[in-house]
Amino acid sequence: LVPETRVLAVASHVVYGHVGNTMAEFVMQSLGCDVAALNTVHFSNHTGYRQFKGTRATAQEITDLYQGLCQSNLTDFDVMLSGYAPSAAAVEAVGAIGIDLQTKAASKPGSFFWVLDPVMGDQGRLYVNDDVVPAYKKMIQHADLILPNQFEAEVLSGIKITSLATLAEAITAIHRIYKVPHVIITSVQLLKLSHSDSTPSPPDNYLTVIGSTTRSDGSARLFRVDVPALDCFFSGTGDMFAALTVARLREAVFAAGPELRNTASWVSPDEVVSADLPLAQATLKVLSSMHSVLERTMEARNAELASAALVSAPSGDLSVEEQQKQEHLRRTKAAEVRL
Ligand code: PLP
Ligand code: PXL
Repeated sequence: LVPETRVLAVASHVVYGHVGNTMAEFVMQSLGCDVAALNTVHFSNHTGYRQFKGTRATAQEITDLYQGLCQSNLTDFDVMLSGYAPSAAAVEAVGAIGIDLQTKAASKPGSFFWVLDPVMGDQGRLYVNDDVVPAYKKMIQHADLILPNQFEAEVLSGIKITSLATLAEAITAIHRIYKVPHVIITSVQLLKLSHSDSTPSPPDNYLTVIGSTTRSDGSARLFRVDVPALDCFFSGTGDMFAALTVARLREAVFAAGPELRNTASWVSPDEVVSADLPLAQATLKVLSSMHSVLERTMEARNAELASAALVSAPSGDLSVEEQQKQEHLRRTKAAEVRL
């Protein structure tokens, strides 16, 4: 059986909806983890609404909260999951927490695992300050598993991903440059660009998820899963992916056998390969849960938009700009992930 997993989750809090820690905390708790949430921002809603109120934690505030945990010995975490941080200094403060937890766990190798989501941007665009990029680049070498999306993988590797071949090149470059043992690129949309590849490309309207674990000789073992893309924009999918991965990877590692369990809570890269890639097994379960949650969300959204269309009165008094804004808010709200 899998012992209870104690997770320090460092990410955003929103009052309404589910992104960042408001997503990750519930998801990990529902799969049996004990979650300590350290919130890096407190916003009314996610930024996809284009308007929100609230505050960002400073690096000093993040460090203070962690020091508060340290002074009462409340640092017995098996996993740290780190997500969105609102500035380069905050990224560095979160990095210092990860490094300190690793140092504390150094006498028991394998007893602590850091899953880092290098939140920098999406769809070809950074949504953090430019100086956050070098801050992550310095930090990733300390993480055990990173979860970049396609754009973040391009930023980290310096390789534009247009095909399965360049996707594999990017993931290999990330291992080489940052010495990080496990990588999952959480979603890639391959636009029928892979004619030159020998590997068959996924069907249209599929997302590709690719993961990789290094062997001790420095080579990487890759796996790939294609999932049907849903015709809907969601916020917080990356956070749901990360939270599910923490819980399912822990299960997969413990299912891998008593010899692994006895030596360490988390296996070394070579053991992962010999145990038939727990990272891949975990990813399959993660994607299956994501698909059912997002499918339900999309159905609820469609029903909500249909009934809103039926009841909305002609808004003759509103300017075109105001009507567009209301339409955006209505769509964004309806697409909140239903947990
Ligand atoms: N949407 C779907 C349907 C997915 O299965 C996944 C993850 O694999 C994502 C989105 C990933 O989103 P993100 O780019 O936020 O990591
Ligand atoms: O990872 C999604 C996310 C996290 N935190 C905040 C966000 C979003 C997505 O919009 O607005 C504050």
